[in-house]
Amino acid sequence: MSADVQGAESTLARYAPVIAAAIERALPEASGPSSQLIEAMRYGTLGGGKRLRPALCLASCEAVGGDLHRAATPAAALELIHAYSLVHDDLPCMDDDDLRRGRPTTHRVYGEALAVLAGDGLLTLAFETLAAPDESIPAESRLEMIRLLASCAGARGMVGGQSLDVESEGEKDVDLPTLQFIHTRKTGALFSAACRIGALAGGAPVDRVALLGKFGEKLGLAFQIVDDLLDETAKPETIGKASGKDRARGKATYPRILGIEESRGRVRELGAYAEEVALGFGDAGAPLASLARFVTERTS
Ligand code: GRG
Repeated sequence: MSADVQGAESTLARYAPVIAAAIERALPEASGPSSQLIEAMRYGTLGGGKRLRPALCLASCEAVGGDLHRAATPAAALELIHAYSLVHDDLPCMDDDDLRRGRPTTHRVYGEALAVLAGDGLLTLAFETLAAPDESIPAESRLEMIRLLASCAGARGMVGGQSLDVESEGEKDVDLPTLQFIHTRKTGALFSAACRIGALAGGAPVDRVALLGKFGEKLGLAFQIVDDLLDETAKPETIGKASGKDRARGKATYPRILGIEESRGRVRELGAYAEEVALGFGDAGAPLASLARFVTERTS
């Protein structure tokens, strides 16, 4: 393992308890009349995951000189949105997956109807969490965070990217701009929101928030190209399983359009841009730079 990736691991280890505690505060206890639904929401959120989006939120807050604890609640809201997207993405009407993070998917455990509702519950809980009174963040900033999260997660962001991805499945002539458009929204939008929200929590001025938004969007795109590359180079026995899944479906991917080497080149370019932006924040940007390297160098 390279020293760079170890750097990301120590960043993630430092952030993990802060993120876990904020998620735990946000999720209700599974008791009372809706206990099955809440159990399904907890199942879809807890028990694994890299917590990358909340980590980017905390690292962006630190990059602009803020105390990471100020970004903890918004970071939890981001993870709730991410968890909802995975629960819905795994449904039979979407990717129809049996496994997520090495465990049966939420609909496999709780049934399809409850999984749809658990996703809905997580999505709305994210906004309830962000809107709750919080003395450490001015109401005006929280309102801006809510607006940002809604637009990045919604039809002009993640959901819009996912719908285009679904529409283009099986199409042979998906071109690079279309693929770029899909991934910038499907994955890049939430990464961008994570960084901008973290910067807002840290009290950054508008230009720093915008710069970190661009950083997040490009890093999200790099994340997705790496995902495509891991999918494309998956061992034959894994095709149709967690990795090799998109290849089995004949989906348009970066390696299919650009080739493996050119795709790796794009990841290097996006990674270099992200690292330059992060290191532009000086020592305070080091955790963010380590996360950028983690995203571009990951092998699973
Ligand atoms: C409304 C039915 C309905 C569906 C919407 C919006 C949506 C479904 C899906 C978004 C698709 C999505 C999850 C895209 C991101 C792709 C991706 C590679 C996710 C995995 O992220 P990681 O690796 O996951 O960060 P962990 O498990 O580490 O949290």
